[in-house]
Amino acid sequence: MSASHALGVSDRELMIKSLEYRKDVLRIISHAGAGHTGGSLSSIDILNVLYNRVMRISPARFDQPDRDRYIQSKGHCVEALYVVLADLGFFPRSQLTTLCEYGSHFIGHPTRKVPGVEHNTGALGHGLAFGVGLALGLRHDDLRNRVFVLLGDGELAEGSVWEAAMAAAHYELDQLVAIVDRNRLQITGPTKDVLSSEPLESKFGAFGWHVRTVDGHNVAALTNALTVPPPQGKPMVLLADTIKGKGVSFMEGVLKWHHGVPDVDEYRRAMEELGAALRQVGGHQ
Ligand SMILES: Cc1ncc(C[n+]2csc(CCOP(=O)(O)OP(=O)(O)O)c2C)c(N)n1
Ligand SMILES: [Mg+2]
Repeated sequence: MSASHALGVSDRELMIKSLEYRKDVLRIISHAGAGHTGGSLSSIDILNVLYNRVMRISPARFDQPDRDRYIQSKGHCVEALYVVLADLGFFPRSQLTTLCEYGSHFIGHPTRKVPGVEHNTGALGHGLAFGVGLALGLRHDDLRNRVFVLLGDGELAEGSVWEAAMAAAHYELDQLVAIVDRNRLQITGPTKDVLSSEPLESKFGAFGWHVRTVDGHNVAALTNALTVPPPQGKPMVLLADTIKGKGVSFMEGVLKWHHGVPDVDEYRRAMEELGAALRQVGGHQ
């Protein structure tokens, strides 16, 4: 992948955005005193590439039937979604710090009361089935738009995910893309210990899906995997290998940051690290 991209934003610009998004995620979680830090940081590069490069979606077109759809089935990591939607102009950035405030629509899980949110989620295991319905509806209306559903690897313990997976293959929904944020941790421990769903490559393959595995923090690889169409008639799953807490050394792969909130000193150290990373890629801080 070259430094610049046909869709107008370069890999470097995306990398800078990811670091700024990470800072925003930490800023709003620290301000609120609550949030899902680890899984927001593991999924932010995926959201970045989807919203800034892959999906046909914008505040101006959000009411158009021929927009692409994004469903965040791992709804607990809503902070990642909020910061990206704010950056795209769905609402003023100043609203981000109302997260979890009494009366604010910016609650701890996605709600359609927030501009740009397609579907309410939070109870794990529902997003893929909803995506199947959306993809069927689009096809019924002769629309070729794509539906992207982000799932957690722990979420795959929900049986409803696999019912939806069967239906997607049965109905040959090649407009549907599932993305698994495979950070290998869930809420109470490593996913393989709590309830393993591996090996995911062969499992999704056996369910009739086209499977791609990708480094979920590499914006060029993510772009490629999300833009090259799957074989006709096959739903596609992207197994995105990620690190929970990615970008902050003391959060990476550490269980307590699933919904850990940094204290004052941790916040300062995290922001310093991200600031140093920003300077390295040549962004502001
Ligand atoms: C149906 C349901 N059961 C339990 C929970 C509680 N819960 C919230 S987050 C989580 C773990 C999710 O892990 P994973 O899908 O791997 O997400 P990530 O690692 O990206 O945070 C659980 C069990 C829930 N939100 N919904
Ligand atoms: Mg996980």
